[in-house]
Amino acid sequence: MKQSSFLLPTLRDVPSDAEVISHQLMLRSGMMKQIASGVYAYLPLAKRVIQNVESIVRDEMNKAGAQELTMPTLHPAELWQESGRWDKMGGELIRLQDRHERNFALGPTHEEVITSIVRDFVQSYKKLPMNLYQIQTKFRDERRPRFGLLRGREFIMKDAYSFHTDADSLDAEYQNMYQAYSNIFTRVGLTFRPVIADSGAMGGKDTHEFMALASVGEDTIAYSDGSDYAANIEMAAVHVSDEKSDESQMELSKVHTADAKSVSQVANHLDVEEKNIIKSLLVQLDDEFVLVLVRGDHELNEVKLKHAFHAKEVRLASEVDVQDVMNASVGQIGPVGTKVKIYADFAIKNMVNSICGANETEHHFVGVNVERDFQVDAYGDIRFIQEGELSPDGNGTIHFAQGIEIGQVFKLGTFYSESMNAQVLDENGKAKPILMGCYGIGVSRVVAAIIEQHHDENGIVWPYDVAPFHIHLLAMNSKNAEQKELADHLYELLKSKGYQVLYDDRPERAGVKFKDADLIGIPIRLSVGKKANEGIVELKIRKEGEMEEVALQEIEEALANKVLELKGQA
Ligand code: 9G3
Repeated sequence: MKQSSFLLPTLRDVPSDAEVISHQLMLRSGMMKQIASGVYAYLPLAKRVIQNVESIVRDEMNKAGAQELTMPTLHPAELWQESGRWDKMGGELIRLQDRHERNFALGPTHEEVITSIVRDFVQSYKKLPMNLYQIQTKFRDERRPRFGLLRGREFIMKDAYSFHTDADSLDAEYQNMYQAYSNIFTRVGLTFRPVIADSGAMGGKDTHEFMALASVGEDTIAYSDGSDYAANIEMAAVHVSDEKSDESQMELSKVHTADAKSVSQVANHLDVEEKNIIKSLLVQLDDEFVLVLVRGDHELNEVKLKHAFHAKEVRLASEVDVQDVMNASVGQIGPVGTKVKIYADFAIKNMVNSICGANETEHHFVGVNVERDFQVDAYGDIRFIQEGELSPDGNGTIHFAQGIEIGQVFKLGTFYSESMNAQVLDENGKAKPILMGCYGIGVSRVVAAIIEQHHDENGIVWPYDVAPFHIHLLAMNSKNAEQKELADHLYELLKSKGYQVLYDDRPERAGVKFKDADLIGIPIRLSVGKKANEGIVELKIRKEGEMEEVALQEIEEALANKVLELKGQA
């Protein structure tokens, strides 16, 4: 491709509304243009990268035995009403009407559509297991789109759905997809970690998210430095210690604590450590108020609370609810003397002579001992894990990292097949609901994640297998006939050898060409300059290393060696 005719609107300075490096570099390198908030055009340079990522995704999915199809982005509301999600989804689901005023949604995901396809065409267990996938545009009306392609309202996703007659078959496909995802993310050059995740509204139990490690990642990962344990912080289990101090139990007594409300205020007021205070929170679990206890130096993890007590909804009670239910205000509530059901984090069990709210204005209890002064209805692992703790598998200590969620694998169970009546006849001719799995990769998000992990102060540094071109050929002075002739010759030669070449034939100064080449980040740079008359060209690898002078007759071999080096680094 000749740059003089290529749509490549590079920008010199950083657009003000781009906060993260991948967003800045995608705009500056002429890869995309914002059309609306969270809505982008992928310009030719980005399109080439997206195609490379998609072909790696396709290759691994096909090798894993999945079948590609394409489903519509325009979904009739009826399908979403069958699954019950039409009313459940809020503003994130983009809804519209056609000319006959029939209701539609722009597809944010395709469980409903794929289930409607399988239920009509798959009646016998003999056809299963089956894995169907597509690479398709998705629409989700994010309240606050930001960070460019990392959180857009229209994006490209590879979504796959598998169908099974039994749990073993689903487990096998889950592992199959898990491996395919590891292959894909390795081949596109990403550093990633699969983490245990929360299945959220999806129902189902097993879920893993694939996280690309990056400081801008919105998700926090808790991982062990002594094993391959890793979990989304929402789900990271803690290692429950059973050490209990052997100090003798004090008498329970009430003390005046003035307006001290928060754990730190009470700790200061009574000159005690926060870990000696019981933090009491009134929570609504589904339709029941429960008093939840965590140690003062810990934080309640609402996702783990939901899982521990099998609740669908978790909501912190309002101040009014607290007053109504506890007859005391927030900051003075506690477990002693209340009739409200009490759930507690395991760490509460080991506390001796602790402090808690007295359910009385400006008063707290001291010398509080669990089981003597109050009964816990049930214990659970309901707190956030903290850095430096022992890993839940007992190997190594926990560290935090930020991650960009680039993929997720879910075991869906029969939520959609039952609600939408997709069943097969089993070997005894008996109708059974179909077990499903679903597997997503954020293709456009992967492009941004690669830039987050592969850039330097001068611009993008594309890994070879996803790069928009393999070679950036620069004619340093296109007014010089000899240099231009050699550059033109090289351009034709390299293309004939199968390289994808971006040829900078623009009448620009050398400095501009080098700056743009660094910004765009094509892995191999060849420049034809002053030594053209000696048959010498300059070769430079964008990622690192010095510029080398190469004689024309050696250029093919030199390039082949560089490609092997670059591919070896993936
Ligand atoms: C919606 C809207 C947003 C959504 C969903 C539904 C996320 C929704 C979860 C999934 C699960 C998997 C198949 C590919 C892998 C992920 N955001 N999810 O279901 F209506 Cl507006 O999409 N789907």
